Amino acid sequence: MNESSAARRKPFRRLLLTGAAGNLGRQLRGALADWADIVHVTDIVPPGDAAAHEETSVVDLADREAVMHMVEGVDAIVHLGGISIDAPFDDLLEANIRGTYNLYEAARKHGVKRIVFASSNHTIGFHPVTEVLDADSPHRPDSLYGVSKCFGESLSRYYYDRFGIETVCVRIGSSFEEPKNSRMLVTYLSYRDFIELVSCSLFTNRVGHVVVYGASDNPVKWWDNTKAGFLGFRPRDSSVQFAERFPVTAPTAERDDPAQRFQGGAFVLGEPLAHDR
Ligand code: NAI
Ligand code: 15L
Repeated sequence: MNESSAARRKPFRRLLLTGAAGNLGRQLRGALADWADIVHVTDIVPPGDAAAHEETSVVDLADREAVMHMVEGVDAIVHLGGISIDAPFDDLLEANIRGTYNLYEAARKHGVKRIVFASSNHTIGFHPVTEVLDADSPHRPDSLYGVSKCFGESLSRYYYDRFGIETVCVRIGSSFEEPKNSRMLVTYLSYRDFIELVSCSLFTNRVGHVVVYGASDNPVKWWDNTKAGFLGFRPRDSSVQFAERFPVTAPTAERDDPAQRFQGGAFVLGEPLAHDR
């Protein structure tokens, strides 16, 4: 092989993207084209037409056999699939707990080396907004959804310690087109920075098991990524351009409102949801 064809070679032969039909999955799909010869994009709902480098599937992560089959031959996984808000426990159990377990077990059986796990700031949402957290701050989930993401972080820790499967747990803040309220001025992660963070998570040599917070370079910071500095993530965007939409109000009795006091915002006010409500 000559030098130019070697230079053209993509870093991965086969990548798997779960949650491909979702908000962030749709953003990431384009970037993955340069990263792997084949990208298998999957979701519980149809992820749309396959591009030339893509394979698609409709798979429920809770279906162990289907997940086992889907992971065969994969080099690395970006795991975005699952329920992304608070939900009844039984739904979270299937999609986020059983689904994540099925994926890690399939990864172990098929020798997958690395997983990027979409965790959430709701693993630590009951920490007050006055604290700056880092990777070693204790879990304080603010919802059963947050608890389901804590499970994913613990499961991935176990699969690293016991089986050597590397995971970057990305505690995503609020990754949308734009911040939607004043809290998101702190938690905002632009789509561009999200893609960069996934790139750092996939391409850094030897990550072990690490927690990194997913926020852009926003003026107010609740999260310190020093311990994940070796990933080389340098956010390029900031919520500052949206600040005037959400004027800062003087600290008054509104601080008594738990949704203002804790990092998880309104999630801290939820109650366990039931199917029959
Ligand atoms: P989303 O809800 O738009 O996408 C999640 C996707 O997972 C959906 O397309 C859904 O159909 C799929 N899914 C749900 N249950 C499934 C199952 N049982 N089997 C297979 N697929 C299933 O969420 P978004 O915004 O794209 O987030 C992606 C990931 O990042 C989620 O895991 C979410 O919890 C996490 N995250 C996102 C944040 C954000 O601000 N966008 C913040 C923190 C975490
Ligand atoms: C999340 O974990 C959710 O997936 C997303 O929909 C937002 O609610 C985000 O956190 C947030 O905290 O803004």
